[in-house]
Amino acid sequence: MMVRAKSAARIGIGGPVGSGKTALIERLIPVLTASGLDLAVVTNDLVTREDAERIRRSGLIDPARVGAVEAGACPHTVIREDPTMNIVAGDEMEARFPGLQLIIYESGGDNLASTFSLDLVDWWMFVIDVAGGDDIPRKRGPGVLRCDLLVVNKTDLAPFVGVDLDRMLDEARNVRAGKPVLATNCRTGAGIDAVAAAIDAAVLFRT
Ligand SMILES: Nc1nc2c(ncn2[C@@H]2O[C@H](COP(=O)(O)OP(=O)(O)OP(=O)(O)O)[C@@H](O)[C@H]2O)c(=O)[nH]1
Ligand SMILES: [Mg+2]
Repeated sequence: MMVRAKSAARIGIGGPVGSGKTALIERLIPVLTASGLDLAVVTNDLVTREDAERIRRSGLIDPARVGAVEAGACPHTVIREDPTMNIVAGDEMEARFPGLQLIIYESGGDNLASTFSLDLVDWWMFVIDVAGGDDIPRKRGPGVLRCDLLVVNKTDLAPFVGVDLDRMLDEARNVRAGKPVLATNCRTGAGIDAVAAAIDAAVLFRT
């Protein structure tokens, strides 16, 4: 795990369209900020700045600390193949806010093959959701297998979509061979503290 001595740690959040990546960021911001962390967010969308504008409007963070990259193509091209635009957006944040400790990158919603380049981030998580189906972990997509932390979101929806949450989590842990899996409900905030603690432990060494 790389920690930049003088610059901000960079983490990625990827996952399928609508799994709750932005919702997770909105939940994480107050928890991480309360722990004294100096942070910024860079969102990626296809041809808009929707997610950045949503976070700027949220009142959770200084809008100047939210950057946007328009991928213009499949989201993974700018988080994996050529992350230059995202690296530059992060560098701009660091120049604007000396003392910045953490930059959170949200990938545009993508498919199960989506992964982050380690040229861009030090650590990344992949967010899937219960409503996407309990067979998603079994499909062993690279995003699910390779991420540093797998987040299974929308646990509140399990009873409505016929998903056995415990089994889904067990299968996720099995295919990941011991790498961490956490469950969240971004509606209520359940599970968010554990995700924040994992970020702390992984890239900030503060826990
Ligand atoms: N019931 C429930 N809904 C959720 C939860 N998390 C997010 N949502 C809803 O799911 C929808 C998609 O959430 P987003 O946070 O926009 O998802 P995203 O992954 O950022 O979406 P893209 O960036 O478009 O790929 C929204 O309507 C959220 O309110 C959750 O834990 N439970
Ligand atoms: Mg989003």
